[in-house]
Amino acid sequence: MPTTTIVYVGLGSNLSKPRLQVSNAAKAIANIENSRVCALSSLYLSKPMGPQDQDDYINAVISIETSLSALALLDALQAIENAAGRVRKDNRWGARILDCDILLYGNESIDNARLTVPHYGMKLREFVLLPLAEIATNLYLPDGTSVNTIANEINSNGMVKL
Ligand code: PH2
Ligand code: MG
Ligand code: MG
Repeated sequence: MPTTTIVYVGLGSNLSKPRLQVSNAAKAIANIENSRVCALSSLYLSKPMGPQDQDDYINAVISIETSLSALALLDALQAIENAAGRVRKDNRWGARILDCDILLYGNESIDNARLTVPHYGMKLREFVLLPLAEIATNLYLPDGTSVNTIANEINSNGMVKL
């Protein structure tokens, strides 16, 4: 492959058999062009962040090595969300069949109309940090933050590793 980048993608689902949604998403990500999977975390059962009148989530983090640009990868991930039956509506932090969020794209900081990387909420979410720390040893964010350090400090909020 030409120059490649290590990317971490957060997976989440709380509708239509969430465990199956997340494991199917990992398989679909393994088939993205010009990319290969490096690691997949355990699945985690997490309490919903946001509206509480929704089911618990299944979350995981997958790492890939890719020669795709960040926006080409975003297109591929959104196609996977859509194929899973994701309906885009104005429900901030509401229930969803599949969410595939680019958390980190190498050590880059990206900020445009379609994409902000690092993911804006990742430092505050146990369902991102704990699976991320599971598969990424000694990872640092572009701002120098140690993922291990913040993962050790965050409240797990009752999250269960499955
Ligand atoms: N995603 C959301 C809103 N709330 N809560 C959990 N536990 N896990 C998620 O992935 C999640 C959420 C919107 O992206
Ligand atoms: Mg999300
Ligand atoms: Mg998303």
